[in-house]
Amino acid sequence: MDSGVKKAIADIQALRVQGAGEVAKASLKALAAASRRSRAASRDGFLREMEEWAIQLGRARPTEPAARNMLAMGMVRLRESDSQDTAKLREAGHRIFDGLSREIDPMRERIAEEGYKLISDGDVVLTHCHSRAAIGVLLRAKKEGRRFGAIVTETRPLYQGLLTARDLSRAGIPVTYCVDSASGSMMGKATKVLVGCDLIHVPAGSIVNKVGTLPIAVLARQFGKPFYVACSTVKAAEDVAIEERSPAEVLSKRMPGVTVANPAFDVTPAELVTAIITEKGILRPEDVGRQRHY
Ligand code: RUB
Repeated sequence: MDSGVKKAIADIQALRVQGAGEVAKASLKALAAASRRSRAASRDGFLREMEEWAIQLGRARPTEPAARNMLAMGMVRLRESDSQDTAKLREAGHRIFDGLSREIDPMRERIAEEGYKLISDGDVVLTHCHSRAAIGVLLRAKKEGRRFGAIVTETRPLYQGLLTARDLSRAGIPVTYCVDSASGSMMGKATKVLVGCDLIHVPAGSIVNKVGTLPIAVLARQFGKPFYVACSTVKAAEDVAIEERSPAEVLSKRMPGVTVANPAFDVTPAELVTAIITEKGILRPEDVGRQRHY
């Protein structure tokens, strides 16, 4: 396998690259670079190699359709180029996958543009894990002069909440940081919930995000608080596979007779989602499937 593809997969699996958008970006950039390095001697050989690497990158984390959808879109575009010249194909591959990787930041900016209007003075926004799409909405709201605070859950077992607390507090947003199990105690103080998402299950529109999102959505409904999701339509998928991660992330030492469950994500049904903030506007969960183009 190409060394850059191998490294990208290792970084994604170890969460050195974290969050759906960044996983997609790293996968696309790795394939763009690998395209230039390919030594395949024929068009067919080159396409086979690229297809195989795209599949491996797409499988690095099973709950990340943004990476898979965009890699598949890139392969469709690459096959449309009818050149037999491998040097030209290598450059086409680089251009296509690098170009796709550059679509992610503008999508996030569009989500921020759509979403910041939902944040009002006096809001206290509860968020979970580390989503650049959700953080983008909050940073934009802050830039537009909204005065609000955030409640950030630590996000066991890997503490991605620390990254969120850092990003928000650096921007001058007051942050209250709490353990995941304090969500129930804190929900009364929140005015709304805003989280990111790894996968929108179409057509129904349930959302898959970091484990712990579902109980927060249930609490939001119980307390009558809106539950918003910031998420690009490239995360739409027909199938859901929940990644099960190593028990060592939860318990450093094995305990005889104890089995550790460590699902990385959970599924929040569409009826608990107030709206999904996408690059194509603020949508009802069941409308996302119609808006996808990847
Ligand atoms: C990250 C996570 C994020 C989504 C969305 O989980 O659940 O909420 O990936 O992120 P992990 P983004 O840390 O296991 O990758 O908005 O940045 O795409």
